[in-house]
Amino acid sequence: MPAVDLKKRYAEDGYVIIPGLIEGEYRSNLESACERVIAKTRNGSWLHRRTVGKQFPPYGQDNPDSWGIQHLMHPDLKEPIFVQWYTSPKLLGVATELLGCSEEDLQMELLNLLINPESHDFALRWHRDDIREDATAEEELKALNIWHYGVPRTEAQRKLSSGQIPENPLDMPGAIQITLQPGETVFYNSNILHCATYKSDTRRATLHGCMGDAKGGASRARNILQHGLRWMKGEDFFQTLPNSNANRMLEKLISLSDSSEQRGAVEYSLQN
Ligand SMILES: O=C(O)CCC(=O)C(=O)O
Repeated sequence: MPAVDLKKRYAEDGYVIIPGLIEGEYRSNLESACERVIAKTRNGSWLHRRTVGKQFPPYGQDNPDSWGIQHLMHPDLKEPIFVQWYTSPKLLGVATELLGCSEEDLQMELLNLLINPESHDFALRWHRDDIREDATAEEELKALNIWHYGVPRTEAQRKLSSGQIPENPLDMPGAIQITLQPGETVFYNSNILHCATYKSDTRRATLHGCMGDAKGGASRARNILQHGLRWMKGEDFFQTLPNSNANRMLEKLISLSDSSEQRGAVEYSLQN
């Protein structure tokens, strides 16, 4: 899709699907790495995970089953392909196009893997990543303006997104269901109202990450830092970075984290 259409679709719909972004050997290497980290999570040797029963951070360890794997770029996982992909020219090219910023402005943030739990079905309720469900229409509009996208919920939408797990997500007025084919990538504004399901009998492995325009300053801090990113400040992680883009992106994250630490404790965006 030409860049101008890409941007228009993203601006109008809040998301855009791009086929073929991960191709060939890259894709098979990522798939093998995903298999290894899924195995480590399921056998209990990787504890940074999204735990069944918890919707948002802190995820805790209350249930042995998982619906996601956190911190894929963590050096202890020893899977450098993830940071290589996250900072690859192809991915950064689309990100800069959609965010309307240059590579110099990009900030390193999160990369995780969303998987099917082994023995429990799980669903994420309707939510916006950094706007609470109980925000008033006025608060919602104010927050959406910071994120440059979206309109407050209608009364009917509000009723179906006030913290409950949806029986049928498509009951939500205006809802659409997106099905991605293997190898397709969806870019979405994480403050559109969205939800998801994780069926134990259906294999799922979705690389799921975000990056930001550092010019957004502290507005991204809570949403990102609530996941616990101290490890990204360590020398071991720095040593895994594959290129100068990655170094620069990490510097942006560290400065966000440092200035946020000076302001006080990190809060959570949403309640479990
Ligand atoms: O499962 C998905 O694709 C969406 C995940 C999600 O909504 C989230 O992590 O906030």
